[in-house]
Amino acid sequence: MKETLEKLRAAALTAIADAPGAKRLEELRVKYLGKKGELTAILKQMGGLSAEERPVIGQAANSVRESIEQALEARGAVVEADALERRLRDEELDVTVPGTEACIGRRHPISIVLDEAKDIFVGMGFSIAEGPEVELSVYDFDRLNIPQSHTVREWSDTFYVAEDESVHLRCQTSPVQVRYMEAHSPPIRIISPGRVYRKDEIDATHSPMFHQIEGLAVDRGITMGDLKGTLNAVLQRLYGADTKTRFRPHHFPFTEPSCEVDVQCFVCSGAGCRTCKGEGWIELLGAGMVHPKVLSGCGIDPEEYSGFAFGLGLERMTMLRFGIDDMRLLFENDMRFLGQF
Ligand code: 2NL
Repeated sequence: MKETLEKLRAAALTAIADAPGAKRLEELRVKYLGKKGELTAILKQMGGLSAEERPVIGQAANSVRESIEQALEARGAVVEADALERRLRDEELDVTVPGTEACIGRRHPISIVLDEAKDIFVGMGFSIAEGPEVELSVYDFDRLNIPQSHTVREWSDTFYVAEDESVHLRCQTSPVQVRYMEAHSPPIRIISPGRVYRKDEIDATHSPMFHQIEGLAVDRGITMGDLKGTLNAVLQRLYGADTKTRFRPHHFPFTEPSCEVDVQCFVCSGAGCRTCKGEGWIELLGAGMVHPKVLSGCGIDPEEYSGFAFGLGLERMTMLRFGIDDMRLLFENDMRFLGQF
């Protein structure tokens, strides 16, 4: 019987040393020490032993139980530590790994310049007015004193929608201001930004759709001095406090007198360079005093009120602002280009 106990001890210790994990250890505990286990089975046979043998075998059995218990405990600690280490390795979180960049897009350069211009005008007391892009020719041509013979009325220049020439895609945002004057009485201070359409071939400086900002101020006693002061202040905000401007006489059917406004080249300060094509000056916008016929056509008495108006191309402003040399870049939606702003 002593021999059987020693065999049991040896077998149990080997099995425990080889156990790969906690589950196997629990199986072995049941197998050797459980109620129906092998050690219990041996102890049950002790009844048949002599009085001399019994304490000896009893002591041996206790020793086997203790060594199995110790082995289980020691191996249990090892497999638990192994399992913990494996978990720490497998579930490692490297907080230094760079995150996945969220692609949120950005503002189009035209929107950047438009927002800047809106801020400046709103800061000077102008409101923003908008209107339809499909416009009545009455508002876009007739009310603006544009003669029947003007080239802009030809089918080769304008996108007509109606066969009888009564409706077309607006050529300028002036009709927004015409509508505004019809609906409001002075004082009026508005800008009208938006898309306009002309049948131009696409090249580096032309597009059949482009953006305009027009402005209008009507009140008692408005003069050319107000026009100059307002535009000078705006252009100095856009191009720097020491920006010089030049007002050249011009002709528009809707203003009298009319002028074109240049800024001294902000790249070469007037010396002449690529940006100003050697001129020293850059043409930026057209302007003038609202023609009396336009005022009266919109229900405003030109004897009582006067006003100034101006119009500028947003694409051109944007190109000058960022040094873009081809307008097509603004419409092609190439992310390599747009990603730079
Ligand atoms: C240009 C510059 C301009 C206006 C637009 C305007 C609007 C009304 C009355 C009078 Cl409602 N004028 N707008 C004035 C001067 C110039 O645009 O180069 N246009 C062809």
